Amino acid sequence: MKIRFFYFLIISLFLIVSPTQAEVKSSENQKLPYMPVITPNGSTLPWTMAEDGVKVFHLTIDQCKHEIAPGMTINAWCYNGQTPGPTIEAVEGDRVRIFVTNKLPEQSAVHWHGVRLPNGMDGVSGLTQKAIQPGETFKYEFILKQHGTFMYHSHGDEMVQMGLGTMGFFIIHPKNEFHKVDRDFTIFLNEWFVDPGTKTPNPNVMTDFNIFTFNSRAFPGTAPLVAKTGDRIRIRFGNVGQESHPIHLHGFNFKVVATDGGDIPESAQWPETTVLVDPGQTRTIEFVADTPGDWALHCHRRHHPMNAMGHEIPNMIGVNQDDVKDKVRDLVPGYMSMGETGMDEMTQMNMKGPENTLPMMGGQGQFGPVGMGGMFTVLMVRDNLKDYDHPGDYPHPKGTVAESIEADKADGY
Ligand SMILES: [Cu+2]
Repeated sequence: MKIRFFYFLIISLFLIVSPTQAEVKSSENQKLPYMPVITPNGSTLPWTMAEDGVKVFHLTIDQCKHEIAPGMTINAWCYNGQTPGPTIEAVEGDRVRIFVTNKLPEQSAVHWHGVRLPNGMDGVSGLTQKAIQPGETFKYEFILKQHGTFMYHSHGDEMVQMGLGTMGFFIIHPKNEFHKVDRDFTIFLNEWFVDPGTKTPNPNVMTDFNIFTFNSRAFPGTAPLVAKTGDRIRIRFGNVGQESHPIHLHGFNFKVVATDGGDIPESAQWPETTVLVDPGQTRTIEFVADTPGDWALHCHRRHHPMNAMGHEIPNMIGVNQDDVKDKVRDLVPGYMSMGETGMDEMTQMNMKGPENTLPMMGGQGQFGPVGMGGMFTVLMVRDNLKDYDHPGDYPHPKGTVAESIEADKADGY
């Protein structure tokens, strides 16, 4: 009798502590052994742990509607309805199984850029695998042998598929985190050509792009990066586009600590304020956000922090056009000439362009319109933050803002 009770107790205890079918390990209910990255305006791909200890991910490549910024939505090609696709996160040593379903009207394949894996998992249609036909699902499976910032993207009809948005980050965290940061951001750089008034990016365009994006969003549609004063910040940039982008950060100097080829030894890092990210590269920067404020982060190519401009307009700077404008408007409805005193007046005019087109520059700062668009966002650093929600305008300490003074005072001190 006593022995029977003992067995009953053991079996009951086993039933209580053993996981039920519903309690599958997943990225949702697991305490993660790493600090997840933040994909501004984007998301992270959830995973589940299969019984054989493999991390399982699902990607579907499909057409989607994507908002570049309020007022402009495009017909994009996406992973899981998003461009960039959701960020894949895993840990060095993980075995990953990634199911890819193709819902595009044409074949595709996914390449895991920078990831060291068996040749047949490399995702080059025709060369290393059969292409994934419309309606088919393929399984990719490999062990992660390294850590760092990598990417995934279509391989096959790249001009169209990547030109319409099929790209995403693949972050592999180190098995033993050797230096921690407080904020870890990922930003995909891309450029598009969307004829003003239309919705589908034209992938045939080779050089003269008109929409420039961080995570497929143009300012003022870009989410700010929020940090506490003293936070150590990591920003990972990726580019599989057609253009190189020199990304500049105001207010700080940083070090480029890694590429998609691996970590850069500390002795080989040097201070920078701009990092050039070429097509087919990732670049990871780190710095300590020790100065509070609203700090611009933008591409330094002059046309890239701008939106939807026509590039063929005549140069009218310094030319008085008052008599001409109305006459041209009779011939070309909605005609907009280049500004006589420069283009900055565009930020004030709020002129109505063709439908589904962003103004060249937009966004409102606490001192007025921000003469920027495109690849532009703000690093918001604040003392005493309770959370990382949008903290509102920076409260400048008295006497620390450049201001207008009377001309005669400019001669003195
Ligand atoms: Cu750029």
